[in-house]
Amino acid sequence: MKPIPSSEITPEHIYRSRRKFLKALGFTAAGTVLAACGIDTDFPEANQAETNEGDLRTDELGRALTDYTSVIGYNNYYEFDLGKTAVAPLARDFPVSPWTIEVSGLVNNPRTFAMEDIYQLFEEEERIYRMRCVEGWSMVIPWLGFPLSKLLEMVEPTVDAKYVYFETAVDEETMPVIKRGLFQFPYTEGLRLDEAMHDLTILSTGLYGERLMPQNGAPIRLVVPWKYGFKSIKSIVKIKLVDRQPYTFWNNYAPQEYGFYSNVNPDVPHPRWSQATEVIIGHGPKRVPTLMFNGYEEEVASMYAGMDLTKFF
Ligand SMILES: Nc1nc2c(c(=O)[nH]1)N[C@H]1C(S)=C(S)[C@@H](COP(=O)(O)O)O[C@H]1N2
Ligand SMILES: [Mo]
Repeated sequence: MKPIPSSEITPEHIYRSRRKFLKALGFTAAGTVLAACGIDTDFPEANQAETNEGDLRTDELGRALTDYTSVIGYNNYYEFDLGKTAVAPLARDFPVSPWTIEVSGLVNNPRTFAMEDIYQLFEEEERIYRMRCVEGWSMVIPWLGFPLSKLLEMVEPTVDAKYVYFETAVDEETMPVIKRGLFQFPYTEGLRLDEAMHDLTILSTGLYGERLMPQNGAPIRLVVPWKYGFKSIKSIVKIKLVDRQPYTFWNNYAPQEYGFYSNVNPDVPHPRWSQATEVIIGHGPKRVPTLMFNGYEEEVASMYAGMDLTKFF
């Protein structure tokens, strides 16, 4: 089945009629199996008038927060479901306590942190970030968390450490997609060490002043706001310092479509759709221009000096 290009994100009523049309042709939701490309606007809050439920804060560009209902109801979490709205109900029983994160590899002080240690050791702060999904939509989310650098400093990377590898939990009991064998789980991600040490890179333990819900990656997930959303790996159980660029889930699945770096870049289209614009969930159906490095260019561009930003990487 030919995937629906993101340029066709449409207002709800048109979307519904298209869905009816596709159904009539015998296409089903299974078409979305083609990975991180199906844009599911079939969510009541998505693409509707601005509604941030009375919280009038904005990000530094003046963008209103995406409403809480959308943030916890419209999710990408392939271990649970390939659509957006089924994730939250399916993830309800995902066991998030007790929880430990093993930090190992090229470090002087390898350590396994219990979540209780994490809450004690690292002061949580709020960060309002834009999150841009590679599929062509974004949200504005008030995260709670702390810089990943604080945790890395504690374990002391050795001089040989060049990259950081992350791994999501695998729980066959509650994650229905694991057993289907469509993908190679665990979900994994990676950053270059300087990216991991950057102050914008956080480990998040909450949002909107509450602890994370399972669908958002409870109890702890990465948030890297200048990269496409899939880099922000959820429900982390392992962090490993390594000397080579690590294996990562989407890059391994489709290397021509999802680069290791995957910095948000409006000038480099995905092979199957443009990245020039996006829909901000909760801000109405109008597409807005996507910003270089998702609007964090000033803070992060120097890390990529010498790399050709017109190329896919
Ligand atoms: N383990 C895991 N982490 C993941 C994903 C996933 O499928 N599995 N999806 C990614 C994608 S594509 C996006 S856009 C964000 C979505 O985060 P949110 O649901 O909290 O908005 O999580 C990322 N982290
Ligand atoms: Mo995404």
